[in-house]
Amino acid sequence: MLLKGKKAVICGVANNKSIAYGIAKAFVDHGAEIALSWPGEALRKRVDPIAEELGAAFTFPCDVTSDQDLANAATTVKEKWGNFDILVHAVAFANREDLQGRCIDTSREGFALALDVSAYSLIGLSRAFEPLINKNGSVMTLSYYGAQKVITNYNIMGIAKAALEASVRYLAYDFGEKGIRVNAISAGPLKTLAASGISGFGKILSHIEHYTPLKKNITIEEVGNTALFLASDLASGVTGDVLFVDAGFQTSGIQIAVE
Ligand code: NAD
Ligand code: 0WE
Repeated sequence: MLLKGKKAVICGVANNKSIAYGIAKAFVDHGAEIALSWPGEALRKRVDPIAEELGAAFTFPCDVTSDQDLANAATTVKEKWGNFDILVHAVAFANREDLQGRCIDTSREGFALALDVSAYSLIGLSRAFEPLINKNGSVMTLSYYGAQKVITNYNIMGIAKAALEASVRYLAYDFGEKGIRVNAISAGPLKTLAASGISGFGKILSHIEHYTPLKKNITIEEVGNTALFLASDLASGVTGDVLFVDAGFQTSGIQIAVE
């Protein structure tokens, strides 16, 4: 029971395949109280039943592209809880046309949208909730290896994740004096809603099975367990960092079969 008495606000559950679901489940299993957000009425229909299943305290609207939603979300959480301990950001979006072909073809609008939803939103959410986050609190977000190296078709999302990982370091500095930690989990590929319809995703999953030390793809449970560590006091010395939950892929160079 690593999170007994702790309260967590979790943004980014869409269904029970979501990384945020794996994180929420791990938190609840370790005694945390949770609150879940949804970006619009269409997603509310999916999130509310999950909130019920997990015994969430409440759900609330939060489209991260809206300053009004961010402010209202903070008001709602303040009314319901007063304060909380853990903020999970598991939100990303780019136009589908920008996740294929050449990155050079990304429009100004496509760039702005991807960076707004996928990177700025961590800063916006952090600022909106700052007065409510307790000392020894933990803020975390989800990244991907495409932030650091080129992954075919990841394109503008790689640029957004690079901005997100840099934001983690600067936010860690801002929050440091309050004893609040900020980190990213860089997860290996997972078959979530955000991965559906990505051309070549199956090839990416099979590449990982062949070319990682662990010879397997990771699960949302494994991401949940690392999130649990980051949320807990076990990680009291860890901030501004990117932790890889990727079966070791990030550590691998060239691998050649030996006879
Ligand atoms: P998902 O589709 O389950 O979750 C993405 C979430 O983003 C959804 O809940 C969606 O409602 C939310 N969202 C999109 N636009 C929003 C907006 N304007 N306001 C509020 N919420 C919005 O997919 P996922 O794979 O669980 O993605 C969660 C995070 O994990 C993302 O940051 C993603 O980049 C990251 N990630 C995913 C993988 C993967 O392979 N699936 C790997 C590494 C990192
Ligand atoms: O971060 C992600 C996915 C983010 C994402 C996915 C979509 C699909 C639907 C953002 N925006 C959208 N917009 C849509 O319209 N991942 C880490 C998963 C992912 O996405 C890829 C990958 C991997 C891995 C895209 C291309 C190549 C690899």
